[in-house]
Amino acid sequence: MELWFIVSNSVVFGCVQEALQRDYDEFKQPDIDGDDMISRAEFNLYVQNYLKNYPGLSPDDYPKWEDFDKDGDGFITFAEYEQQMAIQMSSEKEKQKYSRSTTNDYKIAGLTNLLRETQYADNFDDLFENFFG
Ligand SMILES: [Ca+2]
Ligand SMILES: [Ca+2]
Repeated sequence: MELWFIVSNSVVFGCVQEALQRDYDEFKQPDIDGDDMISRAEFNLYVQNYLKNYPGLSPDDYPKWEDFDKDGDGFITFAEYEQQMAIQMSSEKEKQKYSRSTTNDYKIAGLTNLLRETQYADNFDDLFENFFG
């Protein structure tokens, strides 16, 4: 509930700084030695703990080291983490777009059916008969 409030709060007021701070806090969670970079060991440890909290997660949903270490230097910086978050965010939006468009297709199919029915009806009473008679 509290987390929901924080998230919706920063979305509603568009407070970029707060969102950035939140991302940074998340980024710092695996950073055990506090050098502002996530090493491979820190990453693996974090993923192991993370997976314990989500036992139902499929391997496809596991965070992948390669996705985060963009330049392949063996460390994840906050900039790289932000890049990956932006990519994940936009792919989430893609998914939402897709589900919305299928809903629209469904509505259009319904309207097309309705239109077809009206062609066979002389007036509203007939149409009513066709549907509910
Ligand atoms: Ca570190
Ligand atoms: Ca890197």
